[in-house]
Amino acid sequence: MVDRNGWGRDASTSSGTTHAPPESFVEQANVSDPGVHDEFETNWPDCWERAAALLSWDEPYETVLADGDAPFYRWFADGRLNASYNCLDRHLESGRKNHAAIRWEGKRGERRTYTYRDLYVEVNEFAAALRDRGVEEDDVVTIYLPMIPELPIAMLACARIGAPHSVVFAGLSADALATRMDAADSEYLVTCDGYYRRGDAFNQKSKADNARIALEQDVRTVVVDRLGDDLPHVLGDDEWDYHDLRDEFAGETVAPVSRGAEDMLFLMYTSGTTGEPKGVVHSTGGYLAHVAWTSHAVLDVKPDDTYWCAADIGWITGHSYIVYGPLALGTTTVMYEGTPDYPDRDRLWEIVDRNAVDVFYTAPTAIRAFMKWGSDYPGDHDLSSLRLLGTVGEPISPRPWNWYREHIGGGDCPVVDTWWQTETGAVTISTLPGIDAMKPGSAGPPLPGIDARVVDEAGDDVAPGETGYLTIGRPWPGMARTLYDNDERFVAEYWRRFSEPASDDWRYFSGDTARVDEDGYITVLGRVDDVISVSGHRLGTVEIESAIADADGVAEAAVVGRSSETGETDIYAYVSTESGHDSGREIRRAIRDNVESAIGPLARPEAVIFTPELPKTRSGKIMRRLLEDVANGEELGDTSALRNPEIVGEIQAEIGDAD
Ligand code: 6R9
Repeated sequence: MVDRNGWGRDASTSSGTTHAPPESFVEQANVSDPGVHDEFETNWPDCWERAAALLSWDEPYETVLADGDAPFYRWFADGRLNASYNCLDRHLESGRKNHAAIRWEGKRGERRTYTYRDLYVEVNEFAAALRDRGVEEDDVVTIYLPMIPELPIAMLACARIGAPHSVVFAGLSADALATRMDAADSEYLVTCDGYYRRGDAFNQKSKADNARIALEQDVRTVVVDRLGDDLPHVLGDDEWDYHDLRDEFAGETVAPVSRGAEDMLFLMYTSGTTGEPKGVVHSTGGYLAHVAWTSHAVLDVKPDDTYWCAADIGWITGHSYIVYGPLALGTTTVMYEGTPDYPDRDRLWEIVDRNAVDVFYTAPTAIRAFMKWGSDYPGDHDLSSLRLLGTVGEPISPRPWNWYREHIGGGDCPVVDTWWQTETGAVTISTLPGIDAMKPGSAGPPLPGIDARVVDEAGDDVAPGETGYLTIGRPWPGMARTLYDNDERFVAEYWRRFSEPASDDWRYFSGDTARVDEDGYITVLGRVDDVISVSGHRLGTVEIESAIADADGVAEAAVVGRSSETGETDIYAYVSTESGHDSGREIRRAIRDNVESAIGPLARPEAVIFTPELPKTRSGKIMRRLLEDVANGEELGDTSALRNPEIVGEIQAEIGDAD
């Protein structure tokens, strides 16, 4: 073991380098008693009271977990609470009314700070307006807004009156909006005239109008005027201007509606591998307890921190870790509109520097982009305020993990690699930064109380080092309660494969493959579909990609299978390089050699195709299926789900030149 700079101990083991949490971090961590793992184990499910205790309850619960109707579990079911009360009122009552709740950084350099009191006032006024315009408890309100403060305000206003919200990512199409509103029978919509995209005004309302035309139900709509004179718009019947409503209800307050812990807080649509999007239902009590607890224990958020999760609220990460988790804890949450490279590639570091951000949470796709752009961009800013870094959304291989720790975290910030899903509601696998050693490339052990297991086809635990299916054997508070209006699909998608209802043995299936090491650390490899079969051997795309990404100069890689004329499958690798590294012969050789030595000659890519970017979904996940179609020369399906559709043509052109 080497003791580096007195910061703690780093060690090299057979499974790579591990980093002990730095002493200085442990000393101040919210959770630093290693006994927490055992405590949750021996005291399960009552251990989860520790999470519930972070909330204020109108009526205390008596039963922690009711499992009589598995897999429809109920947490804290006889308790009552209101999420907006927990995120606002109670912080006013505890003397924090002038503390900043949201610091917003707009795309055009605008800045707005909302204190808890400001946020309380605006949420109340909007809640009064929604109620006046007809929204009742349990009505689903759809919110179709970009990253402007009115988005969390509308969510909290809904929560205040007990109306579940369904946020639809602003970049999705009119069709996608209509499908989601139709599926949720939603008759209320909050949207805006438009927003800026790289400096251009972009019309959002026309998409909302098209969705309304496609819907059978009448839709009452509130429109936030984001663009003013840059994009004039007219309001029709049943449409109201957000700011006019605020004037009309100025100064009004609405008593928070006391909700049962199991009442729906929100719905979040996520795409399945097949068919209609799934409306994942989240509860009020269990969800809020789990996001508050993980914000506290995993992200180490403290009330006086400036905390920044640079995701979009249109996805689960933003719901849990921009809005509900940090606001429940009364901290300052930063919210930014735009992209990390506009107006320049140091946008994020400029924001960290100026706001003295303590905790920063982002996705591997962003980290790989930062790495590609080079260390000068963060290097020009003072990032010394950072205490903890987090990542979520995809597997992260050791090189970008180390780069993140080194160039953003200054070498002394713990990095938490958090595995979770829309369906898990909150983090379920991660190191606890004040306790557990970190292993780059591995998310870590299951959180205390989470029974994550990697199993084989028969549902038996696999041996360390073997690949299997990632499952969770016991319920947890933040878990999805069902799919909206579709209990059957909920059971079929997540429970059927590994459960044995006859013996009341229920096991949740995540849809991911993973590996576990001798210390119980889980490395998530990717979705079950992300497998290529070469000569009868099943190779995980993520392992090959990680070997490629280890080559000097590689920023990001995706591999797919291509059926050759002889019926064999060849591996095609799509690669983007770091700035300053060209796509020459040398790097091709390094890539192939790396794969060969990490996995074997079988996995050696037949073709290496260089591209400035990989095609990504709007939530930042690599679209391998599309790359597979490109490699196989197949007709490409709908590319509207892509963030960067223009890249596909470039890749197609490049394929001709590949060796
Ligand atoms: C929070 C979120 C869920 C899927 C999940 C997995 C992948 C998320 C990960 C990770 C490896 C991590 N994923 N975190 N893979 N390591 N730390 O992203 O939710 O959009 O529903 O995606 O993302 O494949 O199953 P969601």
